[in-house]
Amino acid sequence: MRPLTHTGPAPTRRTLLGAAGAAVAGTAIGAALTPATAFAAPAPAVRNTRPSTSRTAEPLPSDAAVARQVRDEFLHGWHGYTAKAWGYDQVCPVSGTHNDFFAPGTTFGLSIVEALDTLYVMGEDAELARGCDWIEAHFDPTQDVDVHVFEAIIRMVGGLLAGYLATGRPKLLSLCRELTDRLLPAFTASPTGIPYTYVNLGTGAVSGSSVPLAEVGTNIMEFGLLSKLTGDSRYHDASMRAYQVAMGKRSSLDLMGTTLDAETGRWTDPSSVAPNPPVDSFYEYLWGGYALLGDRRLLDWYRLLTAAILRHQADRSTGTLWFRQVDPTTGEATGTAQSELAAFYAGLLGKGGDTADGAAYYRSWSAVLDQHPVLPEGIDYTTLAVTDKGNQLRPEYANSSFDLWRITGDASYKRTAYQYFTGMRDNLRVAGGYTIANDVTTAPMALGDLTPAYWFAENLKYVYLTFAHSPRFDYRGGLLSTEGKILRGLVRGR
Ligand code: DMJ
Repeated sequence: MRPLTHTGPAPTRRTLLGAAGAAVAGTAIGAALTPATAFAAPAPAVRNTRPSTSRTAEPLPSDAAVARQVRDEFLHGWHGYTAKAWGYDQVCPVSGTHNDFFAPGTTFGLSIVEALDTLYVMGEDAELARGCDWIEAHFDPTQDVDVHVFEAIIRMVGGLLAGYLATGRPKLLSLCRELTDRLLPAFTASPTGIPYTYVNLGTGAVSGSSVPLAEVGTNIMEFGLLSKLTGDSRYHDASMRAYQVAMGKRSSLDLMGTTLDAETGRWTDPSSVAPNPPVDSFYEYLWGGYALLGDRRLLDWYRLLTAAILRHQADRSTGTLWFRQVDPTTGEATGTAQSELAAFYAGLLGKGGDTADGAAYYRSWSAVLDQHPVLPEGIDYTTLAVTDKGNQLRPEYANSSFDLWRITGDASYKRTAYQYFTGMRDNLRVAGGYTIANDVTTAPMALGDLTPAYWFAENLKYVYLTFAHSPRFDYRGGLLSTEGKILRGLVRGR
């Protein structure tokens, strides 16, 4: 099983509910910190009987003690990978086997690439050096393989950039540039500028013309930074062109659809499903791109689209805040599905200055976490009934805990972040690391057999940084990508 972010057929309701594929999420920084500065039959909401240690009113352990626990659990997962899957993309920690993420028989050592800056902020310098050595010797961006462009950008371009920023090792940047040059045909061969979904790294052949919105827009942070670091504007320009074309397709209500045809520029699915996948990080990168690059166009677009989402999609009828699916031209409701992947949106709203709405959406997800030790992949928000019982070791809730804690300083986000951590530790830890779950509504939980590579980039990084007071991270100015890569704010020499 490959829990990709947006890979697979054009988004269906199944994708929206985050079945084995779909994903979301990200990070940046709060308004106060700006730069210038689907559908299976619903299962009953069964309460799992293993309570999280942090649900009680007991005081939390000290910040230092929690940070140690979190680092130890990260290393448990990491050593599971290094022992059984070193040099392969992902470990299957129950069977002790491994798999390839992009295509069978092709490895990029993905978990290593994804882990670099997490190892750095946690002070695991020997493991970081070992990972960089492997990449410099074995990472091959010229392989004759079709890669998913969006996944390659957020995971590998972002991972190599963050690894470069953490270590200063120039080969990481040159590998990043070579990889990105080989991804660029997805943009430049497109008659509209909307990137194709796949490109062959060896031949430059492109394919996949029905493109989910997130795949159109989730590249400005990585490409903008690469342009800055190399002085080559091609990456930034390709990204901005795609954003500009997509923005021109918004409805009269300023709502965006779900999939665009890269060759005609027309919507192939016009329904408005934000902030769920597969559109989620399109919005995240409007904010993040502005925060990282200072381009006011991105901020203006973010504000325009966010206002429309809050006006037409926010549903407060249950007394909490959720986001319905709507017809983009009439605003008429068409669905009440909510993917776990959308939980990132609480933090994004906070970063964009809509802190009260961000906090309200976070509380909505916290209520789901109070019913299940780890979040299910999908729910119907009108009843909180579980529509997808799996858990793909997702980071989105912890991402928002981290964002909202940074923005508000409110200690309640630490408590819920710790609840997220202990729920994962107490239910998804196996001898060989950490694994996905097939059913979070059973006790004990029915487990799968995979540590998704993003787990090394995201989940425990967010929780660790929340408690660690790390001298290696600039808490005020730090900016993270949708894949948890620290693209600004890594502090060297400490
Ligand atoms: C990660 O690949 C990224 O966070 C992405 O933006 C969507 N979500 C997955 C993990 O759930």
